[in-house]
This record gives sequence, structure tokens and C-alpha cells, in this order.
Amino acid sequence: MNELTKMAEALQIGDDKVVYDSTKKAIEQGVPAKTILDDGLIAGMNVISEKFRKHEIFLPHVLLAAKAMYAGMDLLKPLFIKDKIPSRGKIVIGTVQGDLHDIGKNLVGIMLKGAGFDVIDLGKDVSAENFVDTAKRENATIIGMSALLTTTQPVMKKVIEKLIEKGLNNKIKTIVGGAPLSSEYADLIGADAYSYDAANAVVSVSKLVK
Ligand code: B1M
Repeated sequence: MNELTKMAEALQIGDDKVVYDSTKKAIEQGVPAKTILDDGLIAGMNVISEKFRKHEIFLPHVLLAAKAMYAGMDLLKPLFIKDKIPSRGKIVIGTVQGDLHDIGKNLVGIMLKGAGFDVIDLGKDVSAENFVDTAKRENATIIGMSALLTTTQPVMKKVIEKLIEKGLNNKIKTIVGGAPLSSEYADLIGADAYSYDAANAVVSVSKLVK
């Protein structure tokens, strides 16, 4: 069994020790970080997502899988982030209020940092006020919001409404993402960009800062 398959299977049973070891081995074998992420960690999490959706597994199982995912992501992080790149712009990111899913948002942050953006990560459960106030205070030109729940998506609209209310919508652009979102939804709420994954978020943010 190769390290990527081993990693994906270990992630599914929440074995963070094996995920850590096989991520380390794959890096040592020269497997590209993006391949380890996509074909190892995300592949494992996709199986968890499907089983959770079908009610074949329950929340504690998903929590263990998330912990195992982080064991691998922590090793990959430095490989995506290169030192001393001049800043290409400042972006405030976070998972919206009421939502505790942060794996995807963290990946977006890692990729943006790796591409030379200055990233202020507000974490999860971030209120509309916090997004807008921080972006204003820090002179950020972009707010990036993540939502994984259909019930928390509307917070993104609140952020955009606040920017308009404060006359900041021309200065601060918004990008949204997360599994339940679509470009149609992004258009509907007036977001400036939508991205379906972390690599694409870098492309979209690069366009927004131009
Ligand atoms: Co939850 N969960 N969860 N969960 N969870 C989902 C989202 C769900 C779809 C599962 C399902 O039922 N099939 C479902 C939502 C249904 C819905 O709203 N329609 C769900 C539910 C219901 C819940 C709870 C309500 C369960 C409960 O309590 N009964 C609860 C809610 C808690 C809360 O937030 N208030 C809950 C809890 C949890 C855990 C805590 C156990 C855990 C999260 C741990 C953590 O994040 N630290 C968890 C997990 C892991 C999942 C699934 C299985 C996997 C999510 C994940 O990390 N994927 C998820 C199933 C699914 O998404 N299909 C599910 C891997 C990650 C790399 O992908 O986050 O999609 P993703 O990010 C991608 C892209 O979406 C995109 O790029 C990323 C990387 O490529 N992207 C952006 C994300 N943000 C972006 C921002 C951008 C651009 C791109 O620009 C700024």
C-alpha cells in the first residue's frame, strides 16, 4: 500500500499517528505537497463526508478524522508557505458566525500565504462586525469568508451589507467559499468572487487585487 492510500485510510479511522507518519514519509519520498493534500488527506476526508451524509458515521467519528487531517496538514503547511515574499496585499479571512468548520478555511489561508498574501486569520465563528472592523482597522483590501453550513451562509450577506452601509464596498472586496456555496449564490449576495477550492481562491484573490 502506498503512503497516500495508507494516509487516506488512517484518516478515515481517525488515526492521527499513522496520518502523521505517512505524511512525513511521503514528503521524504518527494511526493509533491499538493498531491499529498489532494490524493491523501482530502481523499480520506471525502470518504468521511460521504459516510457522514449517509448517516453511516456520526459526529465523534468526524471529529477524530478532522484531528487526523490536522496532523498531516501541520506537516504540509511549511511546504506551502515560502519565506520572505513581498506582500501582494492584505486579506482578512475567517469562518462565519455560527460555523465551526475551519479545515477548508485554514487551507485557503495556507495557500494564500504561500502565494505571498498577508493573511489575517480571525478563526471560526466570526461575526460580520468583526470581519468589517478588522479589515478597516488593518487596511485590508479583501475579506475572505468560509461557510460550510447552509444555515450560516447568510452571515456572508450581512458582511457585504455592512461594507455597503459603511461605504467601504469599493475599497474592500469580498471572496466567499465553502462546500454548500456556488457562484450563483455568490452573485446573489453581491460577493466579488467565489472559489470552489483553495488553489482557485489564490487565482481569484490575485484577480481582485489587480
Ligand atoms: Co460538519 N457538516 N457539522 N463537522 N462536516 C458538513 C459541512 C455537512 C455537509 C455534513 C453532511 O451532513 N453531509 C453538514 C452540513 C449540512 C448543511 O448545512 N447543509 C454538517 C453538519 C450538519 C454539521 C453539524 C451541524 C453536525 C451536528 O452537530 N449535528 C455540526 C455543526 C457545527 C458548527 O459548525 N456549528 C458539524 C460539526 C463538524 C465537526 C466539528 C465534527 C467537523 C469540523 C471540524 C473542523 O473543521 N475543525 C465537521 C466536518 C469535518 C464536516 C465534513 C465531513 C467535512 C468538512 C471538511 O473539513 N472538508 C462536512 C462534509 C462536507 O463538506 N461535504 C461536514 C475538507 C475541506 C478541505 O473541504 O471545508 O469544503 P471544505 O473546504 C474546501 C472548499 O470548500 C473551499 O476550499 C477548501 C479547500 O479546497 N473553501 C473555500 C472553503 N472555504 C473557502 C473560502 C474561500 C474559498 C474557498 O474563500 C474565502
